[in-house]
Amino acid sequence: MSMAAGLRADLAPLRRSPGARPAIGVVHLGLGAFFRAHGAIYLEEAMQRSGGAWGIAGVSLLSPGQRDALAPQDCLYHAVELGPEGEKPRLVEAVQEVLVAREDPQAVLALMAAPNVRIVSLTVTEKGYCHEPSTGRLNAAHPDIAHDLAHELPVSAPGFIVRALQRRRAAGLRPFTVLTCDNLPGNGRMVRGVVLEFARRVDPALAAWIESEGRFPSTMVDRIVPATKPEDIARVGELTGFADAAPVMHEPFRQWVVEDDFVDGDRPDLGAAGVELVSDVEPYEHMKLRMLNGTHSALAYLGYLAGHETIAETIADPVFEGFVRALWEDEIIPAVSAPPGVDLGVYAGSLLERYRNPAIRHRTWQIAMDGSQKLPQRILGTLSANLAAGRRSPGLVLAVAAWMRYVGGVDESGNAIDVRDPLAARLRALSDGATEAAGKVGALLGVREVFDAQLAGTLLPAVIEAYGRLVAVGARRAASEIAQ
Ligand code: CS2
Repeated sequence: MSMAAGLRADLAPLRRSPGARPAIGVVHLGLGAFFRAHGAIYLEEAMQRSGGAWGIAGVSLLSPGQRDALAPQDCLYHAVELGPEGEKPRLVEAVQEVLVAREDPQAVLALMAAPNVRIVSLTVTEKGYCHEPSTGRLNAAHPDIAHDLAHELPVSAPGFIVRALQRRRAAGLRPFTVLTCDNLPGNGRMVRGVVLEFARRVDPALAAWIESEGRFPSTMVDRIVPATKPEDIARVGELTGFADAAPVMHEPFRQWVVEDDFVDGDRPDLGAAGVELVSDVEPYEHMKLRMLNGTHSALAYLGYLAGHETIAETIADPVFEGFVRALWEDEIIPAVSAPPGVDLGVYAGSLLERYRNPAIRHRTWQIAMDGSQKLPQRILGTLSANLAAGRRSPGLVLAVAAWMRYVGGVDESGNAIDVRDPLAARLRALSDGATEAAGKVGALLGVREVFDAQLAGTLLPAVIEAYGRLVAVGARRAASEIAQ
């Protein structure tokens, strides 16, 4: 994101307010647009309302882009709310420094092992946990994990967490709380399992210490934050008069539900900032993953195939609005138990409003990324629940078929699709290895990281049929056959 070069010369440099330099209390792994528009703002508000030293040190695991854009502007940036009343920029001052792990893993470990750091939060995306998506367990064959088990200086998120906890234990410090903010079911439990499995291979006594003293609260995070585009950077300059090479654009809605389970109860006053602190996040996570992320992915694959660039554009087409309504009503809501006090019909209505927001240019291509890591918790869990209850799921089956068509790498006009997925090459080869729908679908259902054997067997005939419809009549017509 080194777009600073494009900034107009007459814009003023960003300046930190006096006193907005709290000590670092949080190290965030995977500093990207989402956390900067969500967790960072909540932490800033918690400090503004109740104090505390919870400044954030951001870490990029791989690329220097965020650091290169943020460091020259003292890690300050605008978060711009895009709502019905127009654009509302605010300056976010919670981030104090940004490190790039690949450049200096030693510095990242030293920071994570510092006594004042009490939380390590993460948005490393689904694939960043190096787990098996279908089982949630550590993938010990993952090249980054193999590397990290053999070397003191890690490259993976689990590697950094375990090595930093090892240093803390050796120094007689308390562990930090691991606060995962990725869209995964039971995300705290999953990361705990991955960390413990890794730690056992390093030192069983360390694993036992983490098991008894460590805390891994699960969370549900929600705010739609599309990737920042070059035109957003120019717009923020016009809007604010400041030179900001790293703004983030987000919708007005936000929600953060967190299990109140921190090491020694030591945490920012999240409640003061509107975070819901609960004893069990699972019903919230389930609802959000199945109702929001599930339909997001379904709309992304079908919308992309139908030639739509964004979610707002896709949902403005009455066919896709009808399709997503049918998905919620007939296939997803029956498979979700509502969290206390939530009406799922009302929740679906509010999601539709959020998708319609024309100011949010959230690309179908962006959401389509990493489907192999997203499908199980977004779509396949709902499908399995429906199968067990004897309910039909034609819309979810069509979404699976659309993912298969998408990873085949050619759109409905014969153009190449730039498929981004850790399994992209394998998925493409499986698709190319067969000429007919039945062969392609059969081969892709054989990818065990995504589909378990039993589900794959049951789904086969329906997915072949749906794939055939996509080829014969296209995504839009196929969706219209399911739409209300
Ligand atoms: C989206 C999510 O990119 C995606 O896969 O479905 O990032 C979605 O926008 C957020 O989870 C909303 O909270």
